[in-house]
Amino acid sequence: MPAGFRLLPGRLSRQQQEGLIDAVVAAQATAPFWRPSMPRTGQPLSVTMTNFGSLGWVTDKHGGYRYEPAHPQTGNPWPAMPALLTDLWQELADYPALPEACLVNWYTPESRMGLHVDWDEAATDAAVVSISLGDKARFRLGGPKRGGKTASMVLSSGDVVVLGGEARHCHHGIDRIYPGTSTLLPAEHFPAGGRVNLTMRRVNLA
Ligand SMILES: O=C(O)CCC(=O)C(=O)O
Ligand SMILES: [Mn+2]
Repeated sequence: MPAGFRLLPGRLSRQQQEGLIDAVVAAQATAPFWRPSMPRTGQPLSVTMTNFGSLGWVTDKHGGYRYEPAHPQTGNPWPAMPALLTDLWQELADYPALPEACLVNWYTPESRMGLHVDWDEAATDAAVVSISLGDKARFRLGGPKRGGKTASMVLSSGDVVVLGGEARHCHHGIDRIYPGTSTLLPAEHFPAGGRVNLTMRRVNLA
């Protein structure tokens, strides 16, 4: 494993996980999940997204990958980050400023995320802190170069991953979701079930 990679299995209690899902559901009123598209091709991603924080990560055909202060469809500011998230950041990120952004990814059973490096942030000196909620998923971690050796691991609801140091520059992605492996996501709000991932990032240099 690259230096700066940490997996904290079961870091969040069931109650904490439920609190975060409640916050994601509440966010739907002003910042509903939407399906972003890839730069240039306009091909839709297989995950739908929303954000918490003063900045949110977005992508579309014409503007590409970037951070924006408002939801691309409603124009509303993103809802505030729940305190549990900023507390967790302060505990784990070892960085002198709070994250501006928490990307929320909803993976349905057929969703995946290809290997990529998070590099739309100026503050790559800050770790990325990522929370898994709902169904298990196979997470893949490679090196800084595309096409290198990779390793995979299963992430479960309540697990927290920290990509700091060298790992901050490493490729990672989600190969697949294991449907029906968690009871966390309420069917009324997540009819297709699946997995929700929360990824906190510092965008601007502190
Ligand atoms: O879903 C995950 O665990 C990883 C998400 C991710 O890498 C991202 O949103 O950039
Ligand atoms: Mn990523």
